[in-house]
Amino acid sequence: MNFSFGQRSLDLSTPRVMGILNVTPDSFSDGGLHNTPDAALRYAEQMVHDGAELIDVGGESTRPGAAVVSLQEELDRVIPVVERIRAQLDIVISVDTSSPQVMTEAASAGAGLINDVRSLQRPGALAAAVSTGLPVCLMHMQGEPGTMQQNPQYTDVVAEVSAFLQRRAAECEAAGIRREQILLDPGFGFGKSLEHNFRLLNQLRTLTEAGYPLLTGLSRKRMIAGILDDGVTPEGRDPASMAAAVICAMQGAAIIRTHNVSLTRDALRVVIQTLKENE
Ligand code: 9MG
Repeated sequence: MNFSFGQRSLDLSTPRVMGILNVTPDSFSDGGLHNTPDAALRYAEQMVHDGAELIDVGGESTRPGAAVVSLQEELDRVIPVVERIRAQLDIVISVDTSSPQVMTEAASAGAGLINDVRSLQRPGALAAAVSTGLPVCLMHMQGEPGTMQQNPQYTDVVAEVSAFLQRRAAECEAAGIRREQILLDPGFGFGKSLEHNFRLLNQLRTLTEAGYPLLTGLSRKRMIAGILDDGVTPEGRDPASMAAAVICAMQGAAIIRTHNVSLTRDALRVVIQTLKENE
């Protein structure tokens, strides 16, 4: 199943690795490490070497309590990095943003995917995404990043996340994004308790039934730390994050968003080899 990301395409019938490139001073795992275009490019090169086929560039942290970033600041962080990577690497560049202006400028700079944790619901975002012609990742989130973890409530988290994603996909299609340009994402950790997250992980395959490829991101998240020993470092969460990535890929996830690209690549090799037995 070939999925087109602007000038590049990937066969999503086997799971692919998306490396995380935060160009923010305050992300929980790698804040401040890659905030010049040169440093970001070097890290992107390393991730490509390690097996990433997509790089997700984000200029605003979505962790609870993160600082609000002005539009100009987000543009200044993200656009030079997209340009620099585009000039040097043959890779799908995803831009993690909810801002219409960032979507538009990132598309001109060479991005191949819009990854919006707010599912294009900010004023002007859907129209901007449509006019770029790029594919989009629509993610489920209950609430807003600042407060989403305070008391998330669902009657049936899997049914509600699934219904939201399908409704949003239909709205995006009605606005002009083609069905073949849509990825869906349950939004692990975005307005969900530990129990909600693990119920979604347990029943992830249900979300593939709508027919859209799934992107999942659990890497180093609080749902992983929450079942490990106290005080585990972000890197110390990687082995458990790999277990979660394998559970996602075995249930049909097409793209795994991760901090540790080489470990994820190896874990997915096990999945790919195992799934070959079904062919
Ligand atoms: C930006 N971002 C942080 N976590 C994410 C996740 O789980 N999925 C997607 N699509 N984006 C994410």
